[in-house]
Amino acid sequence: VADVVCVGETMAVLSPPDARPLGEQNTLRMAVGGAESNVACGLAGLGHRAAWLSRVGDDPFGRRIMADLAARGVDVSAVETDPEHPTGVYFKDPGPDRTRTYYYRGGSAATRMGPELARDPVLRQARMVHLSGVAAALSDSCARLLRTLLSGPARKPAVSFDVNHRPALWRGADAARSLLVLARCADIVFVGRDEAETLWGTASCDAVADLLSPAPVVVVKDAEHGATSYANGVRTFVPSLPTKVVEPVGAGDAFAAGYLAAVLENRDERSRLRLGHLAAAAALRTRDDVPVMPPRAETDRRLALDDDAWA
Ligand code: KDG
Repeated sequence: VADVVCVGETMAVLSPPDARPLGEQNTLRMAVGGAESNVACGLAGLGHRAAWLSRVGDDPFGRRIMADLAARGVDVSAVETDPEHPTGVYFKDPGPDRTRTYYYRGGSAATRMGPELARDPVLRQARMVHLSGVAAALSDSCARLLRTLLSGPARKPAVSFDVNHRPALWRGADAARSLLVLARCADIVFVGRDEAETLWGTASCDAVADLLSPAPVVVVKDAEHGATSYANGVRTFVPSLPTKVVEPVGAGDAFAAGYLAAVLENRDERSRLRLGHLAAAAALRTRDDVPVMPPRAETDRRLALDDDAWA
């Protein structure tokens, strides 16, 4: 039985082994990445029972994803293999300022997920479902699945939703409206301050919380400054940890994993945000989408520090 079931697409990730641009490379590294399964890996790495619910193609990429996630302790037993549609792939092109991503995922096995997946038995006993706005952009059937999980009769007691706006996937579609409707249905929403500003024109963290206020808990992340949670009317701010950034991809997912782990552990808001930051810092220090989580003895020691000693 999983505590948290993460639902969404995972891809094979191909990236340069050094700082030269993608187009100049002869050999690429293969790894695995997907916003929701990254959260599942983070939760498993922090000692929680996490499952990933999705579809993969009957191909080497799908098998690699299954093997990697299982090796990280994620339950993949509910994942469907599609004999007709491939596993999605994406390429990373690390630049001096930011990493560009090139998706090859149109028509993938995961785009065929639909509302029927909401009946999967793995969801029945879970304490929480984690979703993200990435999946909402993949296909109409995926968008229907998210709506069903967030507001249909099969809705679980708690749904966590990371807005995860990926402009490349929304071309021509109304991301702002769709993501707002979904986020307002969730129990816990994660969103970046700048992401919210781009989507909805919100001028501050407080404005984001107001906009999403039907959701009982809103966590607004403001990059290197810190994260603010608005939990049932109480505002809590915890500054980020100073960290040397190797590559930011996956940091938001790690943050969500840390926060949700602390929710499962019934910790207070300050500790939830702190565990989010500790996990995110691990992701910022690695090129992979999924970091190795810091040991629990270390995280628990940091959670107990006084505010002055924290960052
Ligand atoms: O948050 C990191 C993810 O964006 C990455 O692992 C790949 O799921 C992914 C996506 O759709 O970009």
